[in-house]
Amino acid sequence: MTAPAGLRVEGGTREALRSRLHALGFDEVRYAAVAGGGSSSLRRWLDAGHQADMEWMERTADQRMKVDLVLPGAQSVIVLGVNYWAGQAETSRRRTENRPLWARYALHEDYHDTIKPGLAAAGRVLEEMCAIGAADYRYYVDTGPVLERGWAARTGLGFLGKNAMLISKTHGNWLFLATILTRVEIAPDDSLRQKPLAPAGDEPAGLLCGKCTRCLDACPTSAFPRPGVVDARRCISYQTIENKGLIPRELRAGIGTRIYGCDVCLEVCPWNRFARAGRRLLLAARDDLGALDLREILELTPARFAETFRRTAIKRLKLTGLLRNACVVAGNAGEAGLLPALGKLASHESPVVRAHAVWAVRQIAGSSAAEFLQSARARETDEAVLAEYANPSS
Ligand code: B12
Ligand code: SF4
Ligand code: SF4
Repeated sequence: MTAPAGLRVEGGTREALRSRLHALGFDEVRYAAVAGGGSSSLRRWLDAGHQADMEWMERTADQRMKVDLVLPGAQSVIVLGVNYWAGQAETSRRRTENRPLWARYALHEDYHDTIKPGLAAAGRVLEEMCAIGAADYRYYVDTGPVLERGWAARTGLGFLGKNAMLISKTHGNWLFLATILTRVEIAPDDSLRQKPLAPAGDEPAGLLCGKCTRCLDACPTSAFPRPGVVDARRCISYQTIENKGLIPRELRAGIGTRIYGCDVCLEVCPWNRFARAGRRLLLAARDDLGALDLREILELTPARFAETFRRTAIKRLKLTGLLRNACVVAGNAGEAGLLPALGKLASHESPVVRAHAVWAVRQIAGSSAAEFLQSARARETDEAVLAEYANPSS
């Protein structure tokens, strides 16, 4: 089924649609026209290899650059924002407690799962108000082949910062983005860019950053080859979430106590001072995760992992990924009290965990590590783990 020819949503109907989607829990509801919304910078990013081993970015690149390939006949993109800022209390807790740091977004039930029912409800509102069928729109949050930040910037919801984030004047850096592509023509909101809009192409990065470079300077692993562009290979978020293998040795120190994801380039941004705590109607807080201490994590069993991280995004990392990250955090924390737990992990069934446990023990125990790891080393046959034992620099 296709949308009735010539249907254009504007004026009062357009605002009524916005109010109804806002009432469903979306903190921002903005509209962009598909016409003139191409992108070329994704191709440059891929050609430079910045996607690391996220081959799905390459595989879906054409769709990401051209909405028509995702929904033929699409006329508009509805961009939705969900504020996940938990407020100042969470910031104070983070500063005072000596615990592993989780990206703020991860301290919720998996947002993909909690936002999707809101998107399904939004679709039903569209069907009712615009007299269309389910085939006339498609919705996505994060995992769809859509350049969510580019479209959000195009609607004027915010601007693309030098940290590559979509930054909102009212929510700072703390917005999840979702999109609905539809065949309905909705009168677009304006971009923040000087009008008239160029007919095609990308929104500029850093439009409202001025001379500020805080995010670029603060990145612990120098992941910005230039303002507005992240090289995932060097990004802690990629290394601790997407990478399933070994974390490059030269990046481990920069990870510090970040056990899952990274918010450094978001946290330092002065635009956050305007952010208010979100309504979080489409989110479910999991503050208990932030209270886990490092030893508890290093000693997780498969059953305890499944129970603790059920319904969170972290379950996709699996226990081995989390133990790997915890070993890096432990090596950086340097606490001798963690050695017994790390010693056990040096004999873990996963070579990835073993390699990082060996690294952590060597960071903490220095010259006594060889003795401490003697029996684990005698049994070791995996080349990558043996390389960790042999590495002179750790
Ligand atoms: C791959 C990915 C990653 C990778 C690569 C990050 C990157 N900078 O590209 C990794 C794993 C490193 C990552 C990390 C994070 N991510 Co991420 N990630 C994505 C994903 C799936 C695709 C991003 C992408 O296409 N990157 C390629 C680059 C070239 O594209 P881009 O960043 O969108 O920007 C370009 C285009 O938008 C284009 N463009 C400009 N103007 C226009 C105009 C139009 C009309 C169009 C079409 C395009 C366009 O030019 C821009 C610059 O080159 C999106 C979800 C999605 N479907 O979009 C989430 C997403 C970008 N991530 C998100 C988050 C929250 C994070 C983290 C904060 C998580 C964390 N705490 O650890 C970090 C932040 C790192 C950072 N500073 O970017 C949010 C960002 C929300 C926001 N307010 O910006 C998103 C949108 C997920 C979501 N649904 O909320 N992420
Ligand atoms: S998320 Fe962290 S590692 Fe990645 S670019 Fe931002 S500050 Fe750097
Ligand atoms: S920290 Fe400064 S340079 Fe970076 S995005 Fe925010 S305003 Fe822009």
